[in-house]
Amino acid sequence: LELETRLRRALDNGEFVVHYQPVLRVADGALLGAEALVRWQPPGEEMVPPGAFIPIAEETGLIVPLGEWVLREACAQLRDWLAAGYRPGVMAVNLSVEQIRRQDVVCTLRSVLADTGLDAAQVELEITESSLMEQGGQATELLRDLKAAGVRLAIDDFGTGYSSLSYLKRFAIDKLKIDRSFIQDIADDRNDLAIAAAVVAMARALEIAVQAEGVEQPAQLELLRELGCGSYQGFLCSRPLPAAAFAARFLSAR
Ligand code: G
Ligand code: G
Ligand code: MN
Ligand code: NA
Repeated sequence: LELETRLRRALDNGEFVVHYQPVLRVADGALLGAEALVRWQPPGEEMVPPGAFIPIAEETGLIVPLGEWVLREACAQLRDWLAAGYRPGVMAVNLSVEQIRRQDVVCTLRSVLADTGLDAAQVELEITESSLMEQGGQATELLRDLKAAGVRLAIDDFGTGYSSLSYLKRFAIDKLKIDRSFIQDIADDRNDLAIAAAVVAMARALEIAVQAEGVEQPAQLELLRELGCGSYQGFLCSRPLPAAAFAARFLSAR
């Protein structure tokens, strides 16, 4: 069966699951939130990582209903954790370029917020730098509408897109996520360290939060602490986990 058809059926059959990776404060390791990351679990088969289906979902437009499902699922999970007396922090959800291209993503967001009763400020939407640049002027309008809905906006994979930094001023961005390719060799490569330091300094000067992705080693975390980077995620703390495992490890009732 063609992958596209299989993906459509998978969505109808509820074969997608969301895993959650913790986001931690660099200074003291406190939990600040989680990033929702989708996985495909075909019955009786191995879990399929997003790299194997997100690109096809984007090409076929299936990412629009799939992305909406992820947003609903992650927000419903956040609501359930809050209702259970946990303090899960902010829930971050990825928006694909195809979702951004359609203006109705704002309607979807408003509907999800209304249905879950969440405070919009507890939701962070991650948009890649390259997808913003692709949208040109339309992105300005969209980001303004998303901000007006009250959510936080993060630039994902920061530093990898062909971008003009002027958008940082133009858009009300709340956070920059330094791409993992810069963090990977931060302890050995002076250029990567210089880039990370420059991004942290710029973000701080602009009063934008800054987060490191892909932190795997204690030495990397120590350098980020010295640079004054606010938050991080990465295998050093945890891989993305199923909801129950995330709750067992990172959440406890007040
Ligand atoms: O979870 P993992 O690190 O394997 O994710 C691989 C890629 O898939 C990352 O670039 C991530 O942003 C993307 N991805 C994971 N979940 C989602 C999602 O719900 N929506 C979109 N658009 N991308 C996702
Ligand atoms: O593009 P985005 O930032 O949304 O992708 C997040 C992806 O990064 C997920 O697929 C997640 O599994 C992966 N990831 C998270 N932490 C680490 C890490 O420490 N090392 C590596 N190699 N990948 C990571
Ligand atoms: Mn992301
Ligand atoms: Na990223």
